[in-house]
Amino acid sequence: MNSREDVSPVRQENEPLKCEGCGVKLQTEDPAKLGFVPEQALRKEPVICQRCFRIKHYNDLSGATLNQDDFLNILSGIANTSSLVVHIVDLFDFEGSLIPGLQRFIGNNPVLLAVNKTDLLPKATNPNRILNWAQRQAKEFGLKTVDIVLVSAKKNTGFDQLLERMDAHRKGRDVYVVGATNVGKSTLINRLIRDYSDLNAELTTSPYPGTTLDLVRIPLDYGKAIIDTPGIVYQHRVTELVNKKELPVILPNAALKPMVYQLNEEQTLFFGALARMDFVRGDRQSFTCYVSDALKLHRTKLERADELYAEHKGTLLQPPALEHLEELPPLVKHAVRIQRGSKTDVLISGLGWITANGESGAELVIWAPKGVKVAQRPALI
Ligand SMILES: Nc1nc2c(ncn2[C@@H]2O[C@H](COP(=O)(O)OP(=O)(O)OP(=O)(O)O)[C@@H](O)[C@H]2O)c(=O)[nH]1
Ligand SMILES: [Mg+2]
Repeated sequence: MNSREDVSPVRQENEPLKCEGCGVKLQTEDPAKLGFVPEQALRKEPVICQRCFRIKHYNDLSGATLNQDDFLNILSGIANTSSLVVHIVDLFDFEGSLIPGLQRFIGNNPVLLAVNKTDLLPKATNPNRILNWAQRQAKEFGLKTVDIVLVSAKKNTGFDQLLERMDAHRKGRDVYVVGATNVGKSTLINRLIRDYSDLNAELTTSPYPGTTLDLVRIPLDYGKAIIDTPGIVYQHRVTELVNKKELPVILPNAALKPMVYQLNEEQTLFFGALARMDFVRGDRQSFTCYVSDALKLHRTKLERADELYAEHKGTLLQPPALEHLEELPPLVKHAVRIQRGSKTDVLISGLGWITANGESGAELVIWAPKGVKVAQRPALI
């Protein structure tokens, strides 16, 4: 990535002063509103808002975030530009983090799909298989892409390829990095800044969705830039519905360890009190769960399941903890039929997925918080 050191990473002439961490317009009047910065902090370099300061130094995401319409308005501006769009998806929640109808926002600009967080895959996973799978799934979803790359912004893999493809496809234009909240847009750009440029800039990142608040321009060459954008909030992801305090348990932070359960029909698996899988009918078979290590699974008989949930939600069965139980929408049922002969994942958006190996068919009922996306797909692994 070529860069020009003489340009301030964010500030453009005649533009209001913006936070260099999250892009929000700065103000010194109201500490309760977004973009607040104490007067004396304006003289510091880089200038960041109080919210970014807190995230950075205390890992504390306080204050309001934007609403969905604001995010969509910001994104829609891309349609009027001539640029390359890098759409980042989170491999842990592939279908949940793809942007349906992306073309509506970005016009005819080409899309490079970057599948991030590949470090979460179990160690022995074959990258070619994942790439082919991602290509098929993106196509299935109706997403037109000029290229797909697998990356890990955390572990710094796939970046040589990403940069090479980005350079080839951007043809001297701006690059907009878009995606759902929390997929790693800002972390990925930070990696590019740190390892592939001599700029002194750092975007704010955090484990909480909704960190970046407005466009942030990072200069490339000849006045062109790579632009970080706020993530789109999708309420169909468990991670957007739970209290932020529960996120460390739900979000995996190391390679997934598949957990295999041999189940008989009429057995139930609880995922904390966030979701539940009833194996209603089928031969004894194995189900492999890909969820965060920290999330406790609990097996019981189907006939006992309602009672167990009623008695132990928020205690034995958690997250959510008792004090956050009320914030979560009620669990609702999704009937799922696994066909014999097709190894299938059942995705619970934001929480992970369960693989049924398809040696024999199965009838399942998945319970998930109302609004959460539950989807079937060909097995990823
Ligand atoms: N395991 C893993 N975690 C990652 C990776 N990239 C980012 N993360 C984590 O994902 C979380 C969100 O990262 P951000 O860079 O703030 O995500 P974002 O897409 O900019 O989020 P918003 O600004 O809220 O839209 C952070 O906790 C990151 O550490 C990755 O490659 N692997
Ligand atoms: Mg961000």
